[in-house]
Amino acid sequence: MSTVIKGGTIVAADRTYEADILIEGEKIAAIGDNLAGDNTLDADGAYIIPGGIDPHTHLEMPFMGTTAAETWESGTFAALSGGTTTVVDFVIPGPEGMIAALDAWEERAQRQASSDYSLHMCVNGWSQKHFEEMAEVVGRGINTFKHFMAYKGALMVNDDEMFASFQRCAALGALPLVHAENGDIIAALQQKYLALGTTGPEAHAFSRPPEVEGEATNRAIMIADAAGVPVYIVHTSCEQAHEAIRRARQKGMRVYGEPLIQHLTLDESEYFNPDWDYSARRVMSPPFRDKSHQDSLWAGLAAGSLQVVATDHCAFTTEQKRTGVKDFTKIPNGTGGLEDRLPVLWTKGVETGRLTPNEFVAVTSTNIARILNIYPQKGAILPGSDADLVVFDPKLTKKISAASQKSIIDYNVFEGVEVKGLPRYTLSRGEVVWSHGKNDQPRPGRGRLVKRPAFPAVNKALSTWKELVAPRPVVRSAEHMPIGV
Ligand code: DUC
Ligand code: ZN
Ligand code: ZN
Ligand code: ZN
Repeated sequence: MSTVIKGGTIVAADRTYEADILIEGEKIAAIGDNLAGDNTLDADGAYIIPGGIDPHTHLEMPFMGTTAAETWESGTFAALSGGTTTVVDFVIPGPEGMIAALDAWEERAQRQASSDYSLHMCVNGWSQKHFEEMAEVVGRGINTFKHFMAYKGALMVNDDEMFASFQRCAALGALPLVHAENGDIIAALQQKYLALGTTGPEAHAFSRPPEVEGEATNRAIMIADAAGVPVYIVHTSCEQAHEAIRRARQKGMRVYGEPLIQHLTLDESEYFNPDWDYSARRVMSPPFRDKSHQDSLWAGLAAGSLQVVATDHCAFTTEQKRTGVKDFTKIPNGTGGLEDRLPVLWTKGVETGRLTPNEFVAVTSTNIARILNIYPQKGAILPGSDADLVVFDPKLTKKISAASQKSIIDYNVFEGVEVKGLPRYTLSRGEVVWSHGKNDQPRPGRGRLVKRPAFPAVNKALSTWKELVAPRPVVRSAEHMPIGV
């Protein structure tokens, strides 16, 4: 069975051109003029872009005493409806370790997912067991390990643990990811604001200023350099963190930064709303920043010092948020955005002239496919690539509303935002799984695990410190030794 998409303009990360796309089975078979197939899909003048890849989700994540309400079933269907065809979720090991957690994540995903998916593994301590399990995890198609520098007493790792894990990543050909916020300073500031009687969601922002993110980002980058490994900083939200990434890249280090669509478009005034629920629903870490930080992130995407736009989709209901009604430190951290990432980025980025359509494709799909080593299976419109395609119509509009969203939570942080630019069709491996205006339904079990091989030979940082790692013999004659010892 083959399909030809006709009448569209292909927008890739590197160019824009008009051509037909022939799909055979799950793959793109040919791109050219006057192609023929069993079926025709009329793009009707719209753009055709590679399916979005959201590299940062937390579906059904056990966290802060509860579990994220978005399920694999609802979350992956929400993704497809917004033009995202692959999500990458974080496996959080419990006391039984990485492999047991990975089994549980794979089981949930395999049973429920409508979209394709891949997984990152979290490292939340260090031991011989961590050392050994990391190799097994890489063998199962995971080439990324996440480290939390925040959440003291829970997920946080210390510098010695991070250094050990980063070195292990270097040896295995894996990429370390970092949630970069200084967990010790945050814990101290949280206590300070609680003691002052500032218990509302605004104190969440006060307790996590940009400095804690800038400090941790610098530290993570230096630890990565000492370990001789590239590093990927998740949810880069402020100029201080962006500056550290820029500087490291200019030095020649492979350091990547990932702003979220939320940080690009929502600011810290969200925490000062008179309605407690409104502000608590927007509590996530790092918190939203003021407009100067937003400008820095947009500039980084245009200039290439930041590479990826993600969501950190970690959706809790209002009821779950209310656990923290007397104490902001107990508000489960997380916001949604999985189905809104592409339309909001197009509207606020491309429509405003901040990003070109090609840059839009780069930061929503192609760049992360390359970073995660799944390019050109994903993230590309090329013969042989998976036919994960979005017929993206820049004329379609809607007003974002929880009432019509696919996400199962009871609100949307983008409520009321008017977007221009929406998927008309989303294709996953050659099949139309979402059509604008039709009553498509989730297809649990259709999604497939995307395995990501290790990256041989790219894990070279440029530190001069590394040249000193191999011990050099120093011969000291007795004349130069202390006397009498
Ligand atoms: N930040 C959040 O807001 N939620 C999940 C984890 C994280 O780091
Ligand atoms: Zn995080
Ligand atoms: Zn996250
Ligand atoms: Zn001497």
